[in-house]
Amino acid sequence: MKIQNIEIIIKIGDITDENVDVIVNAANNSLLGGGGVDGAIHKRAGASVLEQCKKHGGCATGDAKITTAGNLLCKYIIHTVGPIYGRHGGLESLLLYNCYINSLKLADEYSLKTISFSAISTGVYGYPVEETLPIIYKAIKDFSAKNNNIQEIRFVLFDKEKYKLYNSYFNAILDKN
Ligand code: AR6
Repeated sequence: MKIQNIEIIIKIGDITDENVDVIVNAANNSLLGGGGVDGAIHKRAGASVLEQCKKHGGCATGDAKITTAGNLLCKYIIHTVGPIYGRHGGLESLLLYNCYINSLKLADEYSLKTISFSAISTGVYGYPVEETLPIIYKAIKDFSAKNNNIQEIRFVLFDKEKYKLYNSYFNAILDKN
């Protein structure tokens, strides 16, 4: 499937195994690591990534910061901070949109071609996956009008349920367009 010239791939897997230019971490405002995908990434990437995160001095919700990838196969990690569902007075969807578009813009600025996203905010932060999908789609569509370098976007889902939801949403919406 494609959105403009960008290939969209949806897969089940562990994002720390991804051999792409950049993976996107679902971090928290401190950027100092945590549980979930953030914990898995820091554990395998190693201390050099934590050091770079410390130098960034945190990250606002919806923003994105980049580091190299330490021991991982990918070249870079983009750390973005998703909204906590129901905790931002109705701004949750905008903040999640910002996570995706800011991550894509940052990857593009670094001339990166392939990017793998985790399902930001859909774990501990409680955002229902179904509600995230139109937001993700809009961010990619808006970004694609200004894209220079990104050729492939992957969504790496940890479980079959989320994988199925992504697949049916993107198949349906991309068929219509
Ligand atoms: N590869 C791919 N996806 C994963 C992996 C993995 N190795 N591990 C978990 N997931 P979460 P959030 C999925 O909770 O909701 C952290 O403590 C998981 O199944 O990691 O944005 C941070 O430090 C879910 O679908 O991120 C923050 O404090 C998705 O990744 C907070 O959690 C995101 O779940 C951020 O919460």
